[in-house]
Amino acid sequence: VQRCRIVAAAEVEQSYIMIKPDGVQRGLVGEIISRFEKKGFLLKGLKLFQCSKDLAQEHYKDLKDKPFFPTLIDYITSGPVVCMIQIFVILSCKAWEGVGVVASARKLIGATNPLQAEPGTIRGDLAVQTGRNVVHGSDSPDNGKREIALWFKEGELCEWESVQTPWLIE
Ligand code: IDP
Ligand code: MG
Repeated sequence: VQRCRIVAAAEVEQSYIMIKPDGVQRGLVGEIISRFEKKGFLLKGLKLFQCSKDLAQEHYKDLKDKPFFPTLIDYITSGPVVCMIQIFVILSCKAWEGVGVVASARKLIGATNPLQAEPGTIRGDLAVQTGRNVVHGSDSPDNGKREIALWFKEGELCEWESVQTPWLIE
């Protein structure tokens, strides 16, 4: 019985995930990507990228009045980042209803302050300070869309199906 439906790409919730410059410098790229891979998310885009101040400011525009904004922009532009798009392949499967990739990725990432992030989360296991918290994840599906449009061009996205899907979802 086919209980799951592979939904059209446009319907699928997508999260923008980014390994920040400290994650790249500390050799954590493989470790961090691996956590999303092992969870069962599908990677739809991936690149190493040096971003401009303009792009960093646009990405974090909601925080522009915070006292730490200038150092945040310096941090994010201080070296290459790894940009990723993570999706769930199937949204309309009963077991997954109401669970989106955006919220689920935020759980894997953990709290903004790594000292408060639970062990088992990326920040909880791999970082100690808010200003060096190794990874970014979209905080809402709308911001996921906004961020993916900022960081990726159309030709950089891959539509593909993973052979793992039937082993991830009954
Ligand atoms: P989030 O990354 O968990 O969504 P936000 O509040 O959106 O957290 O903040 C964006 C980023 O800004 C954080 O991940 C962190 O790198 C930085 N940041 C947030 N608060 C502080 C702070 O108090 N001091 C220094 N950097 C901060
Ligand atoms: Mg945020």
